[in-house]
Amino acid sequence: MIGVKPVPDDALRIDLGRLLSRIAALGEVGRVNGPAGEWGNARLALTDADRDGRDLVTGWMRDLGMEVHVDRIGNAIATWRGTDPTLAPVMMGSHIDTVRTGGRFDGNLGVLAGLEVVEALQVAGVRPRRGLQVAFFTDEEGARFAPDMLGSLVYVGGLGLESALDARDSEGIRLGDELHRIGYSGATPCPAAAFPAAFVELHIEQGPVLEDEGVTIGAVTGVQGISWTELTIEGQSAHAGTTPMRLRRDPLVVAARVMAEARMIAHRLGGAQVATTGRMDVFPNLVNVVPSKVTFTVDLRNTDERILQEAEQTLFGFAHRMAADEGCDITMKSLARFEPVEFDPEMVELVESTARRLGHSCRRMPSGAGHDAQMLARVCPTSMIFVPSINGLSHNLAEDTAPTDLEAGANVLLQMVVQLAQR
Ligand code: HGY
Ligand code: MN
Ligand code: MN
Repeated sequence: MIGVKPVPDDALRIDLGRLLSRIAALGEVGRVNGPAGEWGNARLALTDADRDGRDLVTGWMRDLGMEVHVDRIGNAIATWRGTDPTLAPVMMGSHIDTVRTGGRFDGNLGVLAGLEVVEALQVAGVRPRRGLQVAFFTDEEGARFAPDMLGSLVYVGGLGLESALDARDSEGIRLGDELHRIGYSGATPCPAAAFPAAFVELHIEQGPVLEDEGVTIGAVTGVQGISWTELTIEGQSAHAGTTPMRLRRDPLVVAARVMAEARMIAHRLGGAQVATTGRMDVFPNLVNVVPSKVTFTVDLRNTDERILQEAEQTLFGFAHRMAADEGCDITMKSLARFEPVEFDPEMVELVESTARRLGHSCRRMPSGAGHDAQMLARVCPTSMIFVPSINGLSHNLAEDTAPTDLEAGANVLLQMVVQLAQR
């Protein structure tokens, strides 16, 4: 029986060995080995590998005596009750689905550090007033089913459950059917009937800033705007040898010009503007055939909504002109569109003050990547803790973070949620 000790107890610390062993164990699920000894994960949302990762993590949640509820979109939320059941819990969490060339830390750290915080408190015999929750949200990456942060968006009521269940991957497979197939079509309603008192997400930075500056903790001020668009260009397939250039209607030339222009727009706008084409399908994709159809994605992001809209309008206008010049048809489909999000200033301040109280260097910064926290910020005070990414790499098998930085981030998480759970 866990006793009740006065909190916050500044001496409380996580057990790095326990955290590292869970990270390593989850890292073996959907493991992918790189050519130079690096290794990461491929656990695309709702695949068998995602199911296996979910089974492992929910097993750990239950081993800690937490009540696990899976909701209708497959979000898993574990609760460790506090001493005062009338108070809303404090939630920690992130995601455990990965991109195809994912690392062992993206998302996973925030979930496993949450479990470590609960276990450290249990071992110390400390039970806060508010309960603690640890959640992983479905399909944060959006790499298989768009949009990204799909599960947390449904959880907060930003996307209807039915339209989320009807999302389809590039092979036409329906999200709801996959959720059922892997056994994670839960019974708990979403959007959630009640929201946590606060949400804190520990995450790797996934970029170079903290490492470049030699800073250990990022107090994340918000998340930049995200615009994902799928463009489909249709022309006419023809023989590569017999068709004069003047008679061609080549969609791949249009796509190539649009991708190059996206890069130029990012350079012209400068600042935080980024532009990426990550996925492209060419049909029939043969060496001696002028393609008939090309589908590709453009990911535009900026911390400033007005500039992001300018980038969209400039690029999409250019795409229409290039298609018309080449006699091709063009259609566009928005896959995801989120405006920039600012986190609760008091929560950002708490990240910073907690980091400094524990003796860690800290700097405020926006997030270039999307996170579930940007959805939870719609319903409760929210912030994020960043720790450095070695060589600024993520969405890459070589993604890595120094154990001392993992420990620092998890201890900031521990001390933050203990304070929040005593309010
Ligand atoms: O795309 C993103 O920023 C996130 O990794 N889903
Ligand atoms: Mn992530
Ligand atoms: Mn990611």
